[in-house]
Amino acid sequence: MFRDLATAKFIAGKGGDGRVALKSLGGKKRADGGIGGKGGDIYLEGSTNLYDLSFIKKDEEFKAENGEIGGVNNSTGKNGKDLVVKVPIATNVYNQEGNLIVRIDKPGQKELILKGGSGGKGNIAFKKGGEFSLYEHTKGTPGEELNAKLELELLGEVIFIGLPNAGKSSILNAITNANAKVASYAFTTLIPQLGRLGDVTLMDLPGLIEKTFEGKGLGTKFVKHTKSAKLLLHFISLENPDLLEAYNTIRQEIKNIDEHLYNLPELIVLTKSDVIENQKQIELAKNMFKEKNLDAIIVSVIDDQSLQELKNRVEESIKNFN
Ligand SMILES: Nc1nc2c(ncn2[C@@H]2O[C@H](COP(=O)(O)OP(=O)(O)OP(=O)(O)O)[C@@H](O)[C@H]2O)c(=O)[nH]1
Ligand SMILES: [Mg+2]
Repeated sequence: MFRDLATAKFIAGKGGDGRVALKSLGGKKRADGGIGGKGGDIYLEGSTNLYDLSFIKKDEEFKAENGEIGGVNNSTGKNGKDLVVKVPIATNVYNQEGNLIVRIDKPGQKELILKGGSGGKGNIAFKKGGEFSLYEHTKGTPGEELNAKLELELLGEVIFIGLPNAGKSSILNAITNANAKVASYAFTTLIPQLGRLGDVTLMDLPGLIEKTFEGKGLGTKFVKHTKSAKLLLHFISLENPDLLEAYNTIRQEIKNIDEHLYNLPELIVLTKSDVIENQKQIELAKNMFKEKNLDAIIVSVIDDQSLQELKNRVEESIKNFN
């Protein structure tokens, strides 16, 4: 199940305690215990292999390793290992008060969020005093902690919508660096897929069907990721026996789902032109939308020229809105 919210506790490692150790030198006891190891830090790192936050169990604890106690012969305890937690791109991390701690929005972006504690002093650090100070030492300090709320905030400027199987993901893959799953059955895409076209982020959404608004199909929980959208690409397969009906079904759904999406500028993308043998039929389809003052372009994943035209149209539109 796609999850864009999670709560988790992060605990950096505790510093190791200082060691009390004694050695005999010339019949006299001497302090010999070293400093404790440093507790491990916690980092978050952006990963392109994660798409949502469902890998985090409810209130899961992520702990970095504690430092080890100081050693004999004035040796320092082993440092605790740092913990690197991978999160999907576009993860915001908030503290309990709701303040943003960090946003991870690039692959490989690694941010320190919590520092491990320091090691305590061993008794060798207290060698000045008399007999009693031989046993003096300090404890390691605790690591920093964070009760965090993580939220995936995908920011797509161009939103792909349409009935299942319209060819949305195929086009996303063809015009961007994305590698979205493509298949000949409905609801292949289960979670939003992102791709970059120059500076523009494209977001391919799971297919919409009639009554998605009422909970049919994959629902509407993705809508909150479309706040920064500037352009809607509405995909309709030319295989469809009634293109206008397909168009209106989706328009009605969008209207019910979200006013902002509904009012965005829209470019209709008529897909799979290669399966239509009769060129006239394609022209007719385009004109049918034109007569209704709707802007439609024709594409096929095997027609490079059509893909280039689509890219140009998207880039032009976005430039005009900026
Ligand atoms: N012939 C032809 N087939 C295409 C074209 N584009 C996509 N397809 C096929 O159409 C089917 C659906 O493609 P997808 O890209 O998965 O469609 P989608 O709109 O993302 O579907 P959902 O994720 O289920 O909403 C796949 O079998 C694709 O290979 C095209 O231009 N020509
Ligand atoms: Mg898809």
